[in-house]
Amino acid sequence: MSTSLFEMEPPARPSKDILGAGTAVLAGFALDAEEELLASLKDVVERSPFRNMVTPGGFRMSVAMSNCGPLGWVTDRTGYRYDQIDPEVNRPWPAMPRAFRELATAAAEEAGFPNFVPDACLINRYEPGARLSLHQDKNERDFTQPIVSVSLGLPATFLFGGLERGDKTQRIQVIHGDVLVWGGSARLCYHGIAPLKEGEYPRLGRVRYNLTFRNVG
Ligand code: MD3
Ligand code: FE
Repeated sequence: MSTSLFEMEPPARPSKDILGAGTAVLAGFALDAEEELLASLKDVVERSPFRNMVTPGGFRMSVAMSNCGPLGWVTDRTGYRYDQIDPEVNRPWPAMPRAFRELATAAAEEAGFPNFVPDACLINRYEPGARLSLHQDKNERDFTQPIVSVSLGLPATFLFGGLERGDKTQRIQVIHGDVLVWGGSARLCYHGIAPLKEGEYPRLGRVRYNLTFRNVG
């Protein structure tokens, strides 16, 4: 039992609520499931390989993507959408692996969102130099549903802004095993990923993966 308030130390890395209501940084939350997550990731991308999609404006994205679960996020010259079919292979996206789904639900619950059932998992692959410019996630129907983001491999700098594109951004470092939950008033905030720094992660190589879980209805 602690004897005095003054003996209580802050955690080495903040674990919750640093970005405001409805958001949580769960440092290392994915580490216990690491082996299953990496094995499941391999299975998924064997069936729906990573590809660099094209934006409606005609730019090839530097981040390579795949999806699993009933719905997958896609972009092409006609716009952004969630689709049941992987347009590269003309088949439904691979099923969402149990380890993915269970981690997402547990992280959401930890952040105060019980009963989160993801129906979409976007898998982003960053190589050094790849970036995701500042954007809002607005293709989902229900903004009361949180978004769960799992970081694997090389570290990255997350840019977290406000409700307007020009708002000041905070920089948040995320490393292998970190899980971030975005909900509540943060759900429509601008965000992005700074260009990935050169590096090599044991077992995975020169790469960062991010799993983004959503309920898109
Ligand atoms: C903050 N991906 O795919 S999700 C994306 O690291 C995307 O690849 C990030 O942004 C990545 O759209 C991680 C992080 C995220 C998602 C939704 C948010 C952050 C958010 C909604 C509001 C505020
Ligand atoms: Fe996003």
